[in-house]
Amino acid sequence: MYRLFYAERSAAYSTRIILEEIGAAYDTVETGIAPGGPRHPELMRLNPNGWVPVLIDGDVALNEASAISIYLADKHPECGLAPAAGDPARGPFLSWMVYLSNTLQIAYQLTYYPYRYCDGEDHYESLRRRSCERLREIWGLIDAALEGRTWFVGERFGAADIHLHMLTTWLSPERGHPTMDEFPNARRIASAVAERPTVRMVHGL
Ligand SMILES: N[C@@H](CCC(=O)N[C@@H](CS)C(=O)NCC(=O)O)C(=O)O
Repeated sequence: MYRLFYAERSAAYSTRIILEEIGAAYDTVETGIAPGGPRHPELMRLNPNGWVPVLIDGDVALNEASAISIYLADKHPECGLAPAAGDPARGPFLSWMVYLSNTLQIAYQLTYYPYRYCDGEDHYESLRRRSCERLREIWGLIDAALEGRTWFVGERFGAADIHLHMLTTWLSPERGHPTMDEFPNARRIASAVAERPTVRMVHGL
C-alpha cells in the first residue's frame, strides 16, 4: 500500500496517474501548497522543502516527481512504463525525464514563484517575461524532437508521456505562457494521454 502526499494541479498528479496505471493500492494525503500557506506537518517532516509529491513505500519516503515515476515504473516492470536497463530506449528515457524536471519544470517555477529567484518585486516583471520566453523555447525544442513520433520515447506509452501531459496542464495563458497550439506534436501526445481511462479516473470522469 502506497501513500501519496497530494495537491491538485501539482507535480503529484504524475505520481497519481502512474499509481493508477500500475493498479497499485494507495491512499492520498491532501495538503495545501499555497505560497506561505500551511502544509501538512508530516509533509514538512518528510520533505522540508514543503513540496509534493512525497510517496511513502513502506519505510521509504521519496520525493521528486521524476524520480518517483522511474522508481515505480522499475518496481512494476510488467506495466511497461519505462524501458528496462539495457533497452536502447533507456538512455533517452532517463535523459528526457531529468530534462523535464530540471529544465522545463524550473521555467514554470520561475513564472509561478518569481520571488524565489530575484531580489524584490521590481524584478518580477522582467523575470516573468523572460521565463515565459524560456517556456516557449523549451517547449519548441521538445516539440521538434517529437516530430513524427507516436509516443515520447520508444514505441510505446510510458512515464515520459505522463510527465509531458502533466506539464502541458500547467500552461496558463493568463500568465503570458505560450499555448499548446504552438506545439502540435506535444499536444498530440498530451491529448492521447488525457484520453486514457486512468487519467479520466483521476479527474473523476
Ligand atoms: N522538483 C520537484 C518540485 C515539486 C514542486 O515544485 N511541487 C510544487 C507543486 S507543482 C509544490 O509543492 N509547490 C509548493 C511550493 O513550492 O512551496 C518535483 O519535481 O517533485
